[in-house]
Amino acid sequence: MFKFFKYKSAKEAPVSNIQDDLYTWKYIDVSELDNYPDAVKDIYDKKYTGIIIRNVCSQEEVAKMKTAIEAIDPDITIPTGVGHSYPRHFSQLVKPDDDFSQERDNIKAYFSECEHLPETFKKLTGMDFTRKLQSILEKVAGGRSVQVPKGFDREGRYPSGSIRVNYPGQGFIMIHCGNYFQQEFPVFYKHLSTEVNFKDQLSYFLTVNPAEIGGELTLFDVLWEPGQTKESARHDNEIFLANGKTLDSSLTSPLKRMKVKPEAGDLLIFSGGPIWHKVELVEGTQNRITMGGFLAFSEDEKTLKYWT
Ligand SMILES: O=C(O)CCC(=O)C(=O)O
Ligand SMILES: [Fe+2]
Repeated sequence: MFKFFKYKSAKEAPVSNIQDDLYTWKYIDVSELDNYPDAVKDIYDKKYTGIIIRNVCSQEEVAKMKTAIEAIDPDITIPTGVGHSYPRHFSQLVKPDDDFSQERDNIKAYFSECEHLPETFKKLTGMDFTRKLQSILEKVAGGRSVQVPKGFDREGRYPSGSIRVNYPGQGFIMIHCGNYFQQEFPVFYKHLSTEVNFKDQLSYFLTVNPAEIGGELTLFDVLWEPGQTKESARHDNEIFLANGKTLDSSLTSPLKRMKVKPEAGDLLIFSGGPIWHKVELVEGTQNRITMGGFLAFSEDEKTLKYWT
């Protein structure tokens, strides 16, 4: 209880839990990409935690995308409770404990719809996002081919990424890490294992519109270990550790963390599989809008794949 009286608002959280050198970020301009031809592998090799590539989209491009995304018919978007997204993510398609054999046709229909996602993104955002992303990834993939994984029975595709809108005053993304999601959604990851070696997968996202205040990506000083979990995928503020203890990750806990806040037009790639992270509450008047997904190499490391 004492904690709640000690800090009256988020802004009064102890600064002592922020550690600006906890992880290493590279900030580069898109014009410098030739100097980072194997950035994806560099991140896997822990040469740095993540890279923020500035000006992947121009200010005009992201302004146009923001207007288009905010005009998307709400009937086609998926409510997340604190915002909305598009298209459905597989975690919104089947519950972890659904009888998967009953859902197989549904899932196949989903993969086949996703085959058209590049054109749909173009229509919905006014930008050929898949092509843009593909061209950037090709520059940092160390000469590997860059692809979107195929669906069940090699039919259709995974979505290459998703549009994520988080509303001011409500939007945030609860604490998680990619390796935890793999544990929570075994059906999809079992299939994805035929396409990629997803352990320690990376995350990527383009910032279309940052939060006016808040909405930072926070990386905690906690790395994934098998046996870690949460009360449920939707819970925030604590991690259940493998030794049975509970780790408080709330705003006022002393757990060390580092925040980054990319700007409109920046593409961020980071080690989101092993590092527990979250997106802070979006404050101010603007929606926080990002488009993103995950990255991993094929088992033979000859191909880089991206999906969500
Ligand atoms: O801001 C986003 O779109 C997602 C942040 C995140 O959790 C991730 O990139 O893994
Ligand atoms: Fe994430």
